[in-house]
Amino acid sequence: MSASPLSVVFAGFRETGKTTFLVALWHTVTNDEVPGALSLETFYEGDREYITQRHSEWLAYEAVKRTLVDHDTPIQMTLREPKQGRLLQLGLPDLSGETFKVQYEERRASPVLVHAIRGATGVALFINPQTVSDPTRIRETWEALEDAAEAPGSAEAPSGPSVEQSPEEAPPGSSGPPTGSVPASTEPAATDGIEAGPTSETASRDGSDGFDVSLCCSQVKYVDLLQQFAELEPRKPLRVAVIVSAMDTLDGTEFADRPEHFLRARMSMLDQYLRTRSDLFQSRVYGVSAQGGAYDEATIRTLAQLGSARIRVCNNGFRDNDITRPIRWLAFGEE
Ligand SMILES: Nc1nc2c(ncn2[C@@H]2O[C@H](COP(=O)(O)OP(=O)(O)OP(=O)(O)O)[C@@H](O)[C@H]2O)c(=O)[nH]1
Ligand SMILES: [Mg+2]
Repeated sequence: MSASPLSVVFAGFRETGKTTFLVALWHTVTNDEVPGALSLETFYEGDREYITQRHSEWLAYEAVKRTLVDHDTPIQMTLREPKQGRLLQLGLPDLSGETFKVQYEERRASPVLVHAIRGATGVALFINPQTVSDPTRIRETWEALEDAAEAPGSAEAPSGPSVEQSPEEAPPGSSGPPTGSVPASTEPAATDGIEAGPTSETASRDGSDGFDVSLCCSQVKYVDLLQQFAELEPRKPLRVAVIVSAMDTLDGTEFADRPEHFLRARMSMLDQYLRTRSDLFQSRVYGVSAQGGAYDEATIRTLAQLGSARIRVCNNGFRDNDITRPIRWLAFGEE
C-alpha cells in the first residue's frame, strides 16, 4: 500500500472532458471487464451519489452534467493494480472548468486548486480537440487586415503588419488585430469552453491596454496554466498526462490514435514547452474517448454492443480500452 494517498488533479478548461473521464474510470474500476486495469478495492470517502448519478447519465448515453462549481470533496478510493498486486489510494477532486478559467484569466487561485496542485502526484491535463483555438499566423493577420482595408469604405491599406496597431487605428470594419482565433478569421471564437469575454476595448488582464486574455489561442492558455501550477510549488518534476479527449472526433483524420501528433501539429508551443521544461514536468500524451462517440442514434446503437469496450485509450498508434493506463502512469511512473 502506498505510504499516503496519492492525488491526481484533473485540470482543463470548461467542457474538456474531465467529468466524463472520471465517470468512465469509475465504470472501469467497478466492473472488472478490462484485463490489466485497476480495480476498485474500497471506496472510502467522497460523494458516492455524485459519481453514481454521473455514471447513470453516461450509461444512458447522455452528456454528464457540467461541473459548475468545484466538487471539492475528492472521490477517494483504493484501487488494486493487478500485475504486482499493488494497492493505490487515490483522491480525485472533480474541479470545474470555471476554476481554471479564473486561474488563467484573473490569476486567482482558488484554495481548492492550490491545495490540490500542492498535494498532487500528477496532473491530467484535458484538451478537447473540438474546441481548440488555433494560433493566428502573422501572414493571415496581415491578409485579414489588407482585406479589411480594401473593403468598400475603408481609408487606405495598412503600410505593414503591425502587431501593435490599436483598435482606433484598425481599418474600418475590423475590430482590431485578430487576437487568436481560427486561422484566417477575424472573429473571436468561443473556444476552450471560455466564452468570448468583454470586447478588447473594455477588458484586459490589467484593464488598460485593450488586450483580452480570454481571446488568446488555446496553447497559450495551457502553457500559462502550467507555468502558474509550477509557481504553486508542486512536486518537481510533476507528472503531466496530457489527455486529448473525445478522440473519436479525430477518427478518419491524420491524428486518429495519434494524440501526440495532434499536440505536435496543433499545439506545438505546448508540446515544446513540456519537452523543454523537463525540470518542472514529466509528460506523456494519451488520447481518450471516454464516451466512445457522439451520442447520435446510430452511434448509440454501436456503443450499446460494446459495453466497457466503448471506452478507448490510445497513443503512438496503439489503442486499447484501459482508461486506467494514464492513472497508473501518473501514480506509479509506469503503466
Ligand atoms: N464525442 C465525444 N464527446 C465527449 C467525450 N467526452 C466528453 N465529451 C463531450 O464533451 C463535453 C464536455 O464533457 P465534460 O466531461 O462535462 O467536461 P468537463 O471538463 O467536466 O466540463 P466542466 O464540468 O464544464 O469543467 C460534453 O458535451 C461531452 O458530451 C468523448 O469521448 N467523445
Ligand atoms: Mg465537469
